[in-house]
Amino acid sequence: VEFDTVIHGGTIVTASERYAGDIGITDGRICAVAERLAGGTRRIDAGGRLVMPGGIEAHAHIAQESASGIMTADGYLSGSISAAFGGNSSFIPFAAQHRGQSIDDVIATYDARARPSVIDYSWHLIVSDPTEEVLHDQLPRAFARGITSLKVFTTYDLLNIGDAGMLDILSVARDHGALTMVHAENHAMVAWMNGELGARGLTAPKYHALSRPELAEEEAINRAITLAQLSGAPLFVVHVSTAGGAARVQRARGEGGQVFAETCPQYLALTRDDLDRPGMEGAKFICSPPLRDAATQDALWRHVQTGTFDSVSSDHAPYRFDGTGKLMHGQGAPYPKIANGMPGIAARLPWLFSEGVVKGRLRLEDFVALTSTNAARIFGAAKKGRITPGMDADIAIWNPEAVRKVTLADQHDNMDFTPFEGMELTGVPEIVMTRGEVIVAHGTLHGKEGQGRFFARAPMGRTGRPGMPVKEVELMRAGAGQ
Ligand code: DUC
Ligand code: ZN
Ligand code: ZN
Ligand code: ZN
Repeated sequence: VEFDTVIHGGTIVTASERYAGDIGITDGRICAVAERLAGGTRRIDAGGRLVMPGGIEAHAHIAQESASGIMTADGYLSGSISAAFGGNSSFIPFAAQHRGQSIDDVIATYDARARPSVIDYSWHLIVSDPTEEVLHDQLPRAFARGITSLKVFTTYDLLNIGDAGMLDILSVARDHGALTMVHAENHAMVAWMNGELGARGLTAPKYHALSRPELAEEEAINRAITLAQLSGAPLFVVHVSTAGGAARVQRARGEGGQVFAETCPQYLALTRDDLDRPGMEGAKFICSPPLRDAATQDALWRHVQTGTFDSVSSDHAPYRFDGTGKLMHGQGAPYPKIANGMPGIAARLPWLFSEGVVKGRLRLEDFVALTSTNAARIFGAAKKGRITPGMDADIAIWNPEAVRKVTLADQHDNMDFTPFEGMELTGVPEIVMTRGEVIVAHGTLHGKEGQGRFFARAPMGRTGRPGMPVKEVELMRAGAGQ
């Protein structure tokens, strides 16, 4: 066989092993992995560096309006470029339904918005309005198109779907082998805290962190898991920021529940003290759930190390610090009027590599699992996240020793700040490929606008009852002779 490209002389790292080997690529696919491969129209010398599956960013907000209508600063061109500079070969941003909008319309909108992407993409839907048509007509049609995951919110006035809505969505998703993701914070608890803080005149950015207590997340994660159990559906808990929430996920898994979860670098890297900066600087660190404290960081790290978390995602939610984003409601806006979210799609992998692998908290194989392979498996990206023949040649070549200080310019996004500014990180993704095409090499963009393609995802096949049977439901099904 003649290969289009051979990557040679590197150490291949997968979610389960590492070994010296060459990779042969033809038509965008990996077609051979062997100790030595001759040939190749193009030969890329990995020179002893690490050759890993390119990152899959499974949590990013790109070209998405918040429920209150603020557009993210990154569209699919800058968002995908930033992702690629950060070591990602593909991403799965959200396609968000506004109330009253049809899912078909949502998909058409994001299909147009995503065209400029330089890396491959898919979407998780966000469902805010689970009407009969949405549940029984539009969602099944979206699943059939390979959009096999969706997210719901338990909070925010315009998004929160309530327990009944969640049960409806979980059941429909289960019936179609799709996966329900949840943003879990108790809406009433947050509203109550907002009222208490407001009555005391405490509206500076730092009070955002107090307004969304750890208890609110723990309660909502417990409820979401319990609802998933009743409906017999798998569940993915996004951006877990608390020890109690992670422990609840861990317990469900121990009981056989098909519960998956992620955390994000910001919950491991930053604390609520970062919100207590002079003037409005703290607004840069407003995200939901909010940053916590050092004790919670330690607990989250343990959960990353022991497998409670399947992935570490960025939750890239790029709202600029200027009047178009965070401070759209004025320079001194009270925290409830400041857009929630921070950028980080380019920083996710370098940060996790440096703080995780280089500092000895994670094995290289764990890094690959947490940044790529697990997301592919959980979200049904059958051709991505692994280095083995037949897979898309989505590959990142890392220099594990290069040291770099995080700067805004290096993020290559459309933001005016990075919360990771100035951190000194060891390990740099030097070459990033999507389907065999070099997108980024040594700090230079080679990818072309529109080169990325939509990838359909398989139903996850978790359609049976998970291992957490509910007595009454079993009796009901037996009674109905099912
Ligand atoms: N949830 C997210 O996932 N991202 C930004 C804000 C939010 O509430
Ligand atoms: Zn119905
Ligand atoms: Zn969220
Ligand atoms: Zn998010």
